[in-house]
Amino acid sequence: MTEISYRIPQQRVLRTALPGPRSQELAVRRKAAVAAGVGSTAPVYTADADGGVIVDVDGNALIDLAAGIAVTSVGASHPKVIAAIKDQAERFTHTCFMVAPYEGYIEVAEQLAALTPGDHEKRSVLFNSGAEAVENAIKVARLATGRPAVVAFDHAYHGRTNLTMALTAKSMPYKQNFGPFAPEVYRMPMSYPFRDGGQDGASAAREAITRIEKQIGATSVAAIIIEPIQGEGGFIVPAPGFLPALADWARANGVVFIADEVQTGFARTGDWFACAHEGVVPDIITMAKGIAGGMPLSAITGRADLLDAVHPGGLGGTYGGNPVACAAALAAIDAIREHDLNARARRIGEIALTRFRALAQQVPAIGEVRGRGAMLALEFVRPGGTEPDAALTAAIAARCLEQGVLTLTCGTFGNVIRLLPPLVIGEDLLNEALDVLCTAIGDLTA
Ligand code: PLZ
Repeated sequence: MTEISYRIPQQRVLRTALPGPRSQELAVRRKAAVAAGVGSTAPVYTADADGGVIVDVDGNALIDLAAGIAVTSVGASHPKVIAAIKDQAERFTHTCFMVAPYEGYIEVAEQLAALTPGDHEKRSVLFNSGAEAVENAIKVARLATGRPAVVAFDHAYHGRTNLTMALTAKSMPYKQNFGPFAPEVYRMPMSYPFRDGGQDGASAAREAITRIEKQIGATSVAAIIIEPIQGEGGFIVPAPGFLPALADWARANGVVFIADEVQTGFARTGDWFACAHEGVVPDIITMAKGIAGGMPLSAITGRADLLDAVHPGGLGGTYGGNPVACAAALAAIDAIREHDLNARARRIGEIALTRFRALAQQVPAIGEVRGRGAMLALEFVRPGGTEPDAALTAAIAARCLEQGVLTLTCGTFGNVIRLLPPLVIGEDLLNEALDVLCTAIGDLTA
């Protein structure tokens, strides 16, 4: 593990109340030019970002516990990533891999074959966004199996395009009034220990499998798609045994098991991929976010027989596997190895979970503390039960932001604070952010 050096000071600085005057000016321009349907968590506008810090246009420096939704795991301006982008951009920014192919795409595919679970023969395709990767994983599964149905789960998030909206569980804000949705998507119950009475993984899986068999019929199912730890749905960690039982059933029934690791992948949970934690080997993995140090790139990697079943020309897209994004991905993967960010993710988890568990002893509104590695969550409830408390959650996040700590909320019930810090964040800065968060929780629940 090498030491990490930062380009900008790793300090929280509050020069103005947030948002400051320059951010307020930008907010006015934004309102007149940007569609209202696009939201932003922070009211401030970014001027610079590095390591665990985002500097805004008024010179305030926020501690970043969001990493652009689990994207900038190596930081928002890692020197290796910057150098790779510059070098590639000076040679060519685009030729289209479907027109005049290049080595970077192949190198990324080689890396993905090596990094993803399983030592079977694999193939990859590169795209631009997580949703696009998910769409293509489903296309491959349907073509290869000749079957129509796709199984997704309660609390799932898979994207905002038409098919991925159908796969996503939560209506508001993702789906409401955006239908009709793609057909042949079936939703099954998820293992959610805090809300299913602590049902064990095997029996939760049996329940889902029975429903699949009775309501769809195994021979109609092309794929099961699942996030090994659900992201937007609430950082839900299924009970041990749930994922392996689903994967085993899929294998026995000719169903393609797709792990959506768009949020969990690339060292976020302390392993290259979260499904490795239980030794699950997916047939296809979808990846994006942390793959390329902030550049838009996504991928599917899976069994060669499945991916090679598709006719030539059946998969692609103008920008998929853009050469600058591929160069950034190779540099980001190199940086993850260099700094052993898997170990850092585990360390972040130890630090935060220890503090959260101690706090939960004193704060009955903390219903559950959960997560793995640097994918961490606090679920807030009305004391004494499991009734979600979204208002408290929003108030805590707002208090943190006022104090210069950027967190995200999530969950079907909007009652989860999640932490996704850049994995390169320093321990002192992390602890300072946790001080702010724990104080906010204490104050707002006193
Ligand atoms: N699959 C598991 O987490 C993206 C979306 C935020 P895209 N999650 C953040 C928002 O409100 O849009 C995500 C994910 C999982 C797929 C996706 C989709 O990835 O790159 O946003 O398309």
